Amino acid sequence: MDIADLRDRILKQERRALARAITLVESGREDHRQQASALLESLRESGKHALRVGLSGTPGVGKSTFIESFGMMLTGLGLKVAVLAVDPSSARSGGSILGDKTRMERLSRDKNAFIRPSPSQTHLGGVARRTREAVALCEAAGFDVVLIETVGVGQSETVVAEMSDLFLLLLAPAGGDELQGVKRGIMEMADIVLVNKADGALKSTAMRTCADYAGALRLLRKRPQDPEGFPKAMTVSALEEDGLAGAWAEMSALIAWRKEEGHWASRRAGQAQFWFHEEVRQGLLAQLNHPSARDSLAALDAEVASGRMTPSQAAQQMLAQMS
Ligand SMILES: Nc1nc2c(ncn2[C@@H]2O[C@H](COP(=O)(O)OP(=O)(O)OP(=O)(O)O)[C@@H](O)[C@H]2O)c(=O)[nH]1
Ligand SMILES: [Mg+2]
Repeated sequence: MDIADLRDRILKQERRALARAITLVESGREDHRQQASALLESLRESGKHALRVGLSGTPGVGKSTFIESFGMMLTGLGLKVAVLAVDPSSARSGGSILGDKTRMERLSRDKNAFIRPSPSQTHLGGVARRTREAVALCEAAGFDVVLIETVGVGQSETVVAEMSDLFLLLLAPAGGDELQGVKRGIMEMADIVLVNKADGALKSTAMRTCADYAGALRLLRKRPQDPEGFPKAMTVSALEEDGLAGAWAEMSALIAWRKEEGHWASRRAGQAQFWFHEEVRQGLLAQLNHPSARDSLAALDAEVASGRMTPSQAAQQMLAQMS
């Protein structure tokens, strides 16, 4: 593959080149990995920055519907929008791709939008790296906003939050008890909580839920990266396309403030360090899977099981062998 040509075509905003490049970063083949690295390295200096928006919410809350109507609103403003997904569970991804093809029908036909479903199942670390690289490719290809969706299944939210400039949590209207159902850690990641389905018969429940969450957000520890009034809760209706412009105005104001105050840059710097450490960790773990390491482990296992070596002694010997 001609990497220089691919790079030029991405910089010229050719969608097919972008799709091809994402396929390249998704590949597990060693030669592809090297080409992907070379490509990303050559694009690093493109200097373009998209607004990276993480979006999480439990199944059925309306993520796909929201992305479709919010995305259409953004392209209507003349912005180019890319949609990526972090979905580590194999069982779901098949269904969600099918579902999203119908649910994001308008957006997927919009020439200012680019939708890339989650790559098929791998461990979260692999999905994280590939999504991160896909985000970088979308930025180089001139997208203004990159939406990164994940279903609320615990760890994947952290992954998405660590690659986003701002994090949206989508919730459904619900009774007060269900407030407890959202894990505190996830609430703490949210910059804006959007209570969706604020329409029809659900509208008043949605407004009450929103007030509950606004109260809950006020009780959280104040974060330095928040201006007055953030994190905040708002109601929207993805279906009726209501409240979306207001949500976008809040997001824009938040990011403008963070850029002004240096938080945007320091968050990106911190995220780069986070992923650096994460990859080192993954690399070390992968070394444990090499056949020679497995043999050593098995040999030391026997020593530990029989009591001839203590676990710490064996661990030290193993680590010394690996370094
Ligand atoms: N009344 C109402 N229904 C909505 C709204 N947004 C989504 N829905 C409905 O909620 C259901 C689920 O919506 P999706 O957009 O597929 O939800 P999702 O979060 O993408 O679901 P998964 O992909 O399964 O995680 C669909 O029947 C939607 O029509 C809304 O704003 N109002
Ligand atoms: Mg969906």
